[in-house]
Amino acid sequence: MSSLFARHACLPQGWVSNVRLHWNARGELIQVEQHAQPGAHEKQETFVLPGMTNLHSHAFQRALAGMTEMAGESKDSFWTWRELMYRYALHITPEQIQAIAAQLYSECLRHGYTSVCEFHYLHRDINGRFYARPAEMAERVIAAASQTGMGISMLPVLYSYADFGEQALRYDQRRFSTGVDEIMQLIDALEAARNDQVEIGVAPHSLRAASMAQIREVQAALPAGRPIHIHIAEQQKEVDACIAFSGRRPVELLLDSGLVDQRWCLVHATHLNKAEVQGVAASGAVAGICTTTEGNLGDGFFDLPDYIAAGGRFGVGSDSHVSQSPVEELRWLEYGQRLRLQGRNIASVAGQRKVGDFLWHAALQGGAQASGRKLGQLAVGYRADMLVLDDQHPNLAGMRSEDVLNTWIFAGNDNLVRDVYVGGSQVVQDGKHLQQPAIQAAYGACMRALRAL
Ligand code: NGQ
Ligand code: ZN
Repeated sequence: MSSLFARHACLPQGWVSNVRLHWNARGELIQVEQHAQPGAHEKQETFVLPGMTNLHSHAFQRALAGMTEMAGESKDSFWTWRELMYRYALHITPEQIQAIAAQLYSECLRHGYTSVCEFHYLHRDINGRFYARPAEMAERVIAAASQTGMGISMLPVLYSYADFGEQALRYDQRRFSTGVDEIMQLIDALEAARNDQVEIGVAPHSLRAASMAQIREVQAALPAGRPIHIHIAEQQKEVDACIAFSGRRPVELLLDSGLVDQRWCLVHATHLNKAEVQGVAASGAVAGICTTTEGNLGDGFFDLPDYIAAGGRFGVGSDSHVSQSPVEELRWLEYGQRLRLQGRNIASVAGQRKVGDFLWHAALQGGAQASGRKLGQLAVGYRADMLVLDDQHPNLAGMRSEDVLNTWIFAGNDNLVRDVYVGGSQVVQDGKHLQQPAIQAAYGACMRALRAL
């Protein structure tokens, strides 16, 4: 199969009726024909839209979703959560990270993500030594992506220090430890994995874990056009520590370096002052908002209205994977702002007043840019990453296409994604991933072993 007839296709300009989508053997769209007639034997679907990029993932953290929701003796925070997360991170083997990532990616695909940016820092073995193949853990995650059909931008993480001022890593951070040369060697080792479904970029973990000099060096060494992601200003404590260290706020410090451009994705960017909001928007970088994890960890609210007004680009990610649904990320992105501002319909602009449509299209574009791949629109030259919604679901019965995104994003909890194609290959049918039984069995075995520890 290399074409699909859509009664309604969500194109960059909005919904268009009677569209034939035609792709080549490499999974790239070669024709998007409007005013088309369905062919005699052609597959016909009602609502077809581009799949979403999940622009921020730590795949292994899927294994601890739900396991960190018990109050400790003293006040819990992002930092106490991180202690628990580190404990899990210490045990995971290469086989296990593959099983966890495959389960995660199959779930993400079922909910409408067709590509992921993997912020990968579990590099070394349990004793803090590199594996015989230093890129083994990253290769396992890429293997999980190809096993499930997920497109991936693998971002090996530069992780050298425990905090601002080049403080030595803690013992329980030993699996993450990398310097500039090591990270460039890892990236080199992964070059052979690049293909239509796989891109390789880099991610300095944060201004806490990488120095500005290192970041500069890595950016200069990275091939042109590759994505660069960083966690930034996710917690007030990080902002305070950055000011104490440098006299400047984290985003201010990063923008002043002159490094940030369209290749960059600033993940979280939660604690920004007005000038920083303007600065990030003007840089052309993407803000990577991870609403459900930010909510789970108590990070704070992104300043969405000011950022949108400044023309800022953004996308969404599921980060720690307490959710695997782009709908939930976008819904709570908007709801967080409504609660914060006591208003309604925040994420919109003069040219697009439908909140669901604005959010979906903005996150498609931002996610695509952050991935460094040709994604995010049903247009010639882009990947044939497509979602088919369940037109038999009561929520979509008799629905006009222009109301589909608002209904999908804001009404109910059923997953309306019925079928999913990535690079033209079908990976989800009738709401099930085609390899679901095998993936789930491997994940189950992995989790039984991890939970027995
Ligand atoms: C991470 N996660 O790298 O997994 C981070 C927390 C840190 C999120 N910010 C750890 N969600 O910042 O050191
Ligand atoms: Zn993260």
